[in-house]
Amino acid sequence: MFTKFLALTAGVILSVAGIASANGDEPTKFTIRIENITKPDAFTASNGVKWSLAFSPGTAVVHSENAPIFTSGKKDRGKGLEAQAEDGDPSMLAKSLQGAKGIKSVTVFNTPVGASAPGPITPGAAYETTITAMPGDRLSMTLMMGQSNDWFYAPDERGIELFKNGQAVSGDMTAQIVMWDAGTEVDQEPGIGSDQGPRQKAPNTGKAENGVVHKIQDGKLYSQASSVMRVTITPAMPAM
Ligand SMILES: [Ca+2]
Ligand SMILES: [Ca+2]
Repeated sequence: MFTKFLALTAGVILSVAGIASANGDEPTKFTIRIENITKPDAFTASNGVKWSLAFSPGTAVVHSENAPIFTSGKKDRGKGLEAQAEDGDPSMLAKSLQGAKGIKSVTVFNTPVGASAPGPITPGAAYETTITAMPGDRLSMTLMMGQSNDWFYAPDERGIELFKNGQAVSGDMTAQIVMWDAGTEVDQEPGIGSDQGPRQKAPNTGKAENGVVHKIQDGKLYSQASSVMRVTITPAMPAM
């Protein structure tokens, strides 16, 4: 009886240890892919000018804190989100997040797949980056809506859950991405505004908005991330 009990206990412990390790006791590596699924000249401005939508370089942030980058309904924190949203430059944001409370890692993605130099992803192009995370970690990411004054795509401020019940998530996460207005620059019509990324004379040019970070829900195609991009998360298979 005693021997049988011991054997049973050992068996249970072994199997629990096995599950824990397969579920991410070890850090899990994820590949994040962001594709621009729009077509060239897909949009037409009110003056008849056709324009293409591109997305800027951005950041991928692994964190355990909620809202590491912004809070919906609050003013921009002045830590670099403005340059990300207005000029497509994630470097200041990445620098300020590095080592901040609850931040596990900060990655900048700036070079399209197959390109040799940093630049935006134009229609059909993609960024790919890898991150490492443990159960409980979440992913926030930012990239600029390239034809805007201060609009950016990002998940809800809490970020994307990278694990569910200890299991790494996998697949298309675009439904969790939202288009936000950083509240830092007054909006002009997308695609033709003189102070927007592709046309402004210098970075940080445009009328200050003094507003708050808020979602844009105007029913436009580019405001719905799933209409213009695809974000896929693929965990590496655990080593057997
Ligand atoms: Ca704005
Ligand atoms: Ca501007």
